[in-house]
Amino acid sequence: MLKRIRFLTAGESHGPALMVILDGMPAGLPLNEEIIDQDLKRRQRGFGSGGRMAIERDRAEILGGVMGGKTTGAPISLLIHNRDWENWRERDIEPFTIPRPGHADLVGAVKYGYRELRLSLERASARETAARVAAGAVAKCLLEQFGISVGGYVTEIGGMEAHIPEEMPYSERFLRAEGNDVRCPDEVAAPAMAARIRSAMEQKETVGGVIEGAVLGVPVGLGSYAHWDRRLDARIGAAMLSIPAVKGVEIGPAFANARLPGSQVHDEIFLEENGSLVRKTNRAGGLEGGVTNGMPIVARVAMKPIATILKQLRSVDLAAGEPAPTAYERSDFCPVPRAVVVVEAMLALVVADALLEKLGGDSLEEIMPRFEVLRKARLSDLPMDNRTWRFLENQPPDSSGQARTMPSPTQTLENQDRGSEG
Ligand code: EPS
Repeated sequence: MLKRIRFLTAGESHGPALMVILDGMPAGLPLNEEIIDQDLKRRQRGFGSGGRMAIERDRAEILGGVMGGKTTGAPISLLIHNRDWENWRERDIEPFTIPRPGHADLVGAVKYGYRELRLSLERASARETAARVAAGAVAKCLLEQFGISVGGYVTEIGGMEAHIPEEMPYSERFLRAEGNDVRCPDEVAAPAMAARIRSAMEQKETVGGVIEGAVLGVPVGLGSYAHWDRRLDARIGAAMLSIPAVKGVEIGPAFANARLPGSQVHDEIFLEENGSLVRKTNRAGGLEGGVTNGMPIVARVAMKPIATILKQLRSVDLAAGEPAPTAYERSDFCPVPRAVVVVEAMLALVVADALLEKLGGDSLEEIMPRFEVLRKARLSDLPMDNRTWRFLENQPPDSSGQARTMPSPTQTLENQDRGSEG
């Protein structure tokens, strides 16, 4: 999925720490812990969290890859301590033998042969996303150097929908979303969403929702239609689905588009006086043929209600070998507002990767000039031959000066036969 960047996270939810090694970032990128901590802090804030967020104060410690305030090109190594570890290190841990439907408890035990379900939980926990947000913050720093920004907001929680006017700029949506504790740019819907979460808590329930992530200022031409695994929408899709509890993703309003005739879906192309080719709509979500078209990349992500529910669900006690209701473990009621920051992080990593794929280079110094000369969607960058041609026209013209005609399949075979004889 990632082509130029690699990153690996490790660490358990209630273990000593989380860590991430991020490789492939160019040298010369200004980076410090404070920048990363801003996003870590944002990830902790949001209505619907459980008690854990009152314990943690996530901070990234840079252990490698940065010297003198700049990246060196070496792997960037980040460590985030779990403050909750202090509460767990000496604890006698009660056996956990009743798997929660919807969590990784049962599948993990079957897959790895665990004799205690907590082993699945510890790594399947969305606590891991703190490490991704730290890596994503580095990717955001890189993108920022090129005027590319990433943001997100909540559009739906537990069936309560936001109404965001299409003409509201994304930058304003991001800003407004940070202004309330459900991260929703619609100030009318925001309290309704908070009330929905509150009622879910009272009813011992959990609720999911929908997040929209957007990348602004993206140049045309990132990704590729030439290979399935280089299509940027595929890479974004995979990245979004890798977020715990995310079960659906669409690029732009893809599902709504599927219900409309084509003429109402595709973003018509207009020529501006200065020669730029522009779109007035963005139903493609910024991607055509798996390639960025210069409009904001928009990914919409569906998050299920999380599986740790106060209300009991039917399950089986694997130790007793008999049906048993689930037991509650402290958790979040609605992590959707916090997950916005995780969506942003994964988007930033994928787009930073596609940018590096396009530009190559080991240092910012090398990469910057290449970015400046990227072809743009404007007439002056797109001279057309505007003449009749044939597939084989690139072969030398024959003696009459005409382009060769396409050989028949038999001619081609004959030529090959002669070639093998000689
Ligand atoms: C999570 C359960 C809760 C969440 C956790 C994800 O943790 P705990 O079991 O310690 O109460 O708070 O998320 C985080 C700790 C975090 O940093 O986002 C789960 O089971 O997925």
